[in-house]
Amino acid sequence: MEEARVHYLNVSYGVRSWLLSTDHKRIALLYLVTITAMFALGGLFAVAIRLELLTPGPDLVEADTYNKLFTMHGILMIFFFLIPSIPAVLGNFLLPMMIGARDLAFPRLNLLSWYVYLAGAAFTLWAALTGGVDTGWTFYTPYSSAFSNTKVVATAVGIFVTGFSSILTGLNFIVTVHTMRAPGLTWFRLPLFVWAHYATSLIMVLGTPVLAVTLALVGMERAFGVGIFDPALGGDPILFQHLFWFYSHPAVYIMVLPAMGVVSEIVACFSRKGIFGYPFIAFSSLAIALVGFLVWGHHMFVSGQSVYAGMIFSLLSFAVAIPSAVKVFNWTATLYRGSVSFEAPMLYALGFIGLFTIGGLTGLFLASTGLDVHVHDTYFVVAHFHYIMVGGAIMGYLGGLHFWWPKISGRMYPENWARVAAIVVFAGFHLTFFPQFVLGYLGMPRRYHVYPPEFQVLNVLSTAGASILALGYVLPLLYFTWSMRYGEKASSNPWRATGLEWTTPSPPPPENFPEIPVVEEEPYAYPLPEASGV
Ligand code: HEM
Ligand SMILES: [Cu+2]
Repeated sequence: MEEARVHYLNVSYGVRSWLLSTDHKRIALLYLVTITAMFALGGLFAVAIRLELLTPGPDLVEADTYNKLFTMHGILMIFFFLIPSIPAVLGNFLLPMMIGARDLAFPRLNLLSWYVYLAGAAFTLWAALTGGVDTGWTFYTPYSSAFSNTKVVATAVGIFVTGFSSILTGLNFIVTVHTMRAPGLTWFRLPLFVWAHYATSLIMVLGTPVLAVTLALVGMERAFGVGIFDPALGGDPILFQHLFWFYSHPAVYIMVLPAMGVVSEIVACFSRKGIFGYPFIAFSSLAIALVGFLVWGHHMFVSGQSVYAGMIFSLLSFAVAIPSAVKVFNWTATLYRGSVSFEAPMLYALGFIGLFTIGGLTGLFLASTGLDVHVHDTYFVVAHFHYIMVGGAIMGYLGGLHFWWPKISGRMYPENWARVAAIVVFAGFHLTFFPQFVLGYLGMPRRYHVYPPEFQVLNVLSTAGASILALGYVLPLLYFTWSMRYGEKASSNPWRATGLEWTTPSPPPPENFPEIPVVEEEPYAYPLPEASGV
């Protein structure tokens, strides 16, 4: 019989011990539970949207309700699910362990970040329940500041508050990576997951305050008519778009960079090969974070900005595709002649690479000023960003959850079910979003609840795909829950992976390591000595 061992899950019991915990691993689980709930809610809104669009007419909901549905869907998914997803759950859980530390630099601040997130979410949900908001998740003025008579301010307050959670998490990660690396863990020995989170944290800290200010200005404009966005008072409604996209374009990298970090870890492990071009992948994260701040104007090609501004933003948008492509090439080179195996995390990682590539390439279509005039605000844009955010970021998140689930829970999940789920997600995803590229190209605008009957076939396909996708997302929820009780016990390193997190038992002890490890190896020293010759 195995001896009972103290780990972070059983070190203390009761709700209080969780709600007051400063252990980064427990806080990661608090986030896991809350963002899963937000994902489920956002998903319900999506189901309602797709049901309405099953038929050309206004059958299920009226225009006003429809506006509120897609607005709440966007807000919940982006601000309350995708932005926190990988950093707050996997980053929180893994970052200290990956650098050989006992916790983050500021454990109490970490707990506070979660409460701040909760407070923001509560505000926004309250706004949704007591009337909702219909501006779209982008809150464009002058509609949001002068005309909408829905709960704009309350929602903005919720997002504003949650922004602080993001800023504090980013700060915590940056300080932790700078000051708490184990002896011998030089910058170029850091796992690429850590590099990705470092770059993401820079965006969180530098970008989020701009969004906070922007939302505060909308609130002030509504409440006091200060005249920042209202032309009648000397303001400029387009100013809002500049401020909003200055945050929200980089924010899309808050969602996708961490997923790229996850994919780097998984691809190396399941190819049993050192990652190809490590420094290029590391620096491309920083490049994406920095250049990502220079391209916001590609959302505004049709806003009336000057032709020259359009040309520069177009060029810079093409430039930001380069570091993204560098990563894809390096993952591919890592796979080349690797001994590749197809466990569930790898299926998700490969799914990420394929879907992100389609999302990125169609981004280049949109970044071409002439083409964008045709497809702007059509379903083409909707398809593009879902390929990146749902196809890319969520695939990476799910891949990461599967990869590190044995470490998190101390249990294995049923591998075959997980492979089935990965395939269902992949298939359902394409069926949902590929028709939307065609719809957009044919001219179906986004954000309308009725459409001409000739668009129905493609919409029915999309709704059918969404049902399959939903099933694909429910499966992991079921077998992860099942595995917590009945799953096979996990060893400390079930995938025979490199990285300090795999040197500590599963689940890890409260302080991660009995003794702070000393690092003497280069990163990704695959194949592992005991694995060679297999
Ligand atoms: C290869 C890099 C990329 C390029 C060149 C690119 C380009 C563009 C352009 C030009 C638009 C504006 C289209 C329009 O409104 O007419 C757009 C929209 C969008 N992109 Fe990308 N994109 C890239 C990557 C990403 C990534 C990585 C994400 C998310 C993680 C993302 C998420 C979005 C979103 C959310 C929108 C729509 C915003 C809205 O209007 O509601 N994009 N993209
Ligand atoms: Cu953008």
